[in-house]
Parts: sequence; C-alpha cells; structure tokens
Amino acid sequence: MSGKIHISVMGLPSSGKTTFLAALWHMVREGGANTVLSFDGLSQGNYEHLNVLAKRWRSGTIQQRTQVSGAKAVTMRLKDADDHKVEVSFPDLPGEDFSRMWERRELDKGMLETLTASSLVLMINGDTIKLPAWLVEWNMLQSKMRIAPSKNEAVEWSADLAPTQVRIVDLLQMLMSGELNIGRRRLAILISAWDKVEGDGLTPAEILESKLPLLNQYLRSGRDSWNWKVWGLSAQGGVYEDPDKGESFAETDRLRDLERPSDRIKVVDGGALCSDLTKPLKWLID
Ligand SMILES: Nc1nc2c(ncn2[C@@H]2O[C@H](COP(=O)(O)OP(=O)(O)OP(=O)(O)O)[C@@H](O)[C@H]2O)c(=O)[nH]1
Ligand SMILES: [Mg+2]
Repeated sequence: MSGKIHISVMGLPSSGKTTFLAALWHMVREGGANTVLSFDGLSQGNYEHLNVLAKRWRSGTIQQRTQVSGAKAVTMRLKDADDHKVEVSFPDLPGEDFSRMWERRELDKGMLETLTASSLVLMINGDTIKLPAWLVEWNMLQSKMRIAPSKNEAVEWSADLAPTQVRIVDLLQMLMSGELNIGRRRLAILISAWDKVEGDGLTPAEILESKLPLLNQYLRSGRDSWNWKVWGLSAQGGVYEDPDKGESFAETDRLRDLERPSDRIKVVDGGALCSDLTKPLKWLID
C-alpha cells in the first residue's frame, strides 16, 4: 500500500457514515490509541469539517444529517506499522444522494469519482434495517389496503416502501455495470449501531444472513466480482443525544465517563471484538 487511495463511504440516509468519519478522526488523533493505521501528520486541506464532527462525537451528540450542499471531501494521511504511508480521502456524502440514484436510476455526474473508487465502505444501520417484504411490508400493505377508498384500488408503489436490502443490492449492481464497472474491487460492509443488535448474540455474517438474505445471496453467488467482508461497528458505543429534542440519557453519560473516548468504539470481526476502527480500512487498502 502506498500513495493516494480513494475510499468511498456509501450508505442510505442515516446509515452512520458521518458518525463513522467523526469517530475515525477522533481515534487517529487521540494520544496513545493503538490502531493498525495511525495519523501521519497533516496534509494541506481543510480539517475544520472533521474537527467539528469529532468534537460533536466526543460530546455524545448525534451528527447532523449531511445536507446536499454540505457534502465535503475529507482527506487523512495515515500510515501502518511498517511506515507505509497512505493518503485516504472520503467524501462525506448525504445518504439522499444514494437514495436518489436508486429511485431515479440515474447517475449524478458529480458522484462519478466517489462511485468509481477502488475501495468502498458500505454502511448499513443495523438498528433500522427494513426487513424483507414477506415479513413486514406485506402486513403494512395489507393494512394500507384496508383503509384504501376502494378494495380494488392498488396501493401506489413508492420508493420508501422498498426494503433496505433491495435498494442496496440494486446500488451494488449499478456499481458493477456500465461506466461504473471498474472490475474487481473491495467492499467493506459495516453493520453500524452494533450496540443495538449485539443483544441478538449473532455475528455480523449471521445478521447479514438472517436480516439481509437477498444481499447475502447476491454477494455469495459471486455474480458480480466483489471482494467483500462484513464487520459489526458501534462507532458511538450506544445512544447519543439529540440536543434539538432536549435528550439526556444515562447511557450517554456512561459513555462520556469512559477514560478514553475511543473505548466507546466496538468493531466486531466474526467472534472477535476490538475498538480499532481502522482495521476495516487496513483490509481495504492492503
Ligand atoms: N446506537 C447507535 N446509533 C448510532 C451509531 N452510529 C450512528 N448512529 C445513529 O444513526 C443515526 C445516523 O447517523 P449519521 O452518522 O448521521 O448517518 P449518515 O449516514 O451520515 O446520514 P446522512 O447524512 O443523512 O446520509 C444517528 O441518529 C446516529 O446517532 C452507533 O454506533 N450506535
Ligand atoms: Mg451524514
């Protein structure tokens, strides 16, 4: 690994992209943090955005939704234990961009660079996975049909009725066709808000299998040549507060009381647990 590597962080709205960047920036800057990739000095560029995100993260405050106009590319210079240096850039994009791409089946030219990165992080919020149609949407459609004016009137299809995994598989297929198809590439799937799903006692691969079976099958079939791996990620360690709602949680207090803020972070790889958020990135660029 060397030189400049472009990593794109993708994910539907509220999948945890900005929180991930905030925790990552905090972690590589924290004194004494033991990570496989570490901070290698500032390069030119604007760290203001990252600093604001990391400050919010430390204070236990949820990140603001990324606005279309607020999308910013952030660049970090990192190095591994053998002193291999790498400059990683991540655009902090609003999830709306990915939703729109899926809903309208058209490509925003401005996103071309992001979507042709050789290494991708895909965030899926484990706490808000919309289950497959046969489990949830079917019931919802049924109850909607009952309140529809006429029994025969079909429920109008709308994009937000679609299950999470349907959107994601479609996005991944788009990334492997036409001008976006740059051949085999790496995909780190991070199931975020892991603190909300760990109680199920499942590994990340088992969550993928049970809650996102279509995505699991798509990846395992090898139809498209992804080199992929899945992790569980709790970038906050628990719930954070939304000051606009005047929230204040004992759980957030407990997180703030930890000696080092980076102790809040949990990264789950199979049955192994650590707090090194740079591990999936190291895997991506190796
Ligand atoms: N419990 C818990 N919630 C989390 C965690 N990480 C993110 N969240 C929550 O998930 C929500 C969305 O997080 P963001 O990082 O803003 O998501 P995003 O993908 O940047 O969203 P957009 O900017 O709208 O695309 C917030 O309410 C976070 O508090 C976590 O580790 N644990
Ligand atoms: Mg965001």
